[in-house]
Amino acid sequence: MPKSTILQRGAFILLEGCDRTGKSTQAEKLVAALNQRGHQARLWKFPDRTTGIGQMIHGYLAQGKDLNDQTVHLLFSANRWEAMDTLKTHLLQGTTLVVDRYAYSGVAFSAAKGLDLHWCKQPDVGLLAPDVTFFLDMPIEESMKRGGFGDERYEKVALQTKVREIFHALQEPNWQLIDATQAIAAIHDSLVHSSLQVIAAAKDAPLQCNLWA
Ligand code: T5A
Ligand code: NA
Repeated sequence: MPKSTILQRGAFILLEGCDRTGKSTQAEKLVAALNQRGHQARLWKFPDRTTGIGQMIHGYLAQGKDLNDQTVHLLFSANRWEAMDTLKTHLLQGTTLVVDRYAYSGVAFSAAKGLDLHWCKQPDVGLLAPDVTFFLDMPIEESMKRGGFGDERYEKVALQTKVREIFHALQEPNWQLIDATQAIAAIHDSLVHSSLQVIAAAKDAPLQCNLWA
């Protein structure tokens, strides 16, 4: 069969980082830029607050509903697992996914609250693994100055400082550290440039369903 008729998969591009570092801003702009360049791309956000599990998470984060730390951790993980079949289908059909937060956020926040790091990783073992993770990083004192900081449960300086340390410890070879204090346009340009390379490299590679396996 000529190569051009084989369906090439999309790339799994992840944006991670502490609160208010610009992940959602960049994720939306990246999807638009990739689509403009003729790549089929779509945005996926975790937590996905639109599902039943996502509504429970939203109640906890934004409406002060109390749940113990282990329960919340497992809900965040279940919210990723319930999306897996859909995400795999998109990738295999050639759509690139730009994902706004994932299991690294799951582990970083729960471990920062005091749960055991090894325990925290287990529920997410075997999820789809990203082709690249852009880690948007900046001092917490800087991100605090940005719009909306402090609106939700986890937006507290001491917790975010711990989360940032754990993110740094979780870095993997396919992570790219991005200085999130740069201007929106400068970060965007570098994410587009790197993403095009990742998309080209991923298209003939098998899907990786081996996060932390
Ligand atoms: N969580 C999440 C867990 O505990 N476990 C998990 O498994 C997961 C997945 C909600 C919380 O859930 C926790 C982590 C979180 O505490 P969320 O829904 O992703 O997660 O949180 P949001 O409130 O939607 O997003 P963030 O607070 O993380 O913000 P973003 O997306 O990083 O930042 P963004 O793009 O909204 O920008 C924030 C502000 O800064 C400005 C923007 O205009 C905006 O006002 N801005 C910039 N300003 C100057 N320079 C730049 N370069 C800028 N980029 C953006
Ligand atoms: Na966001």
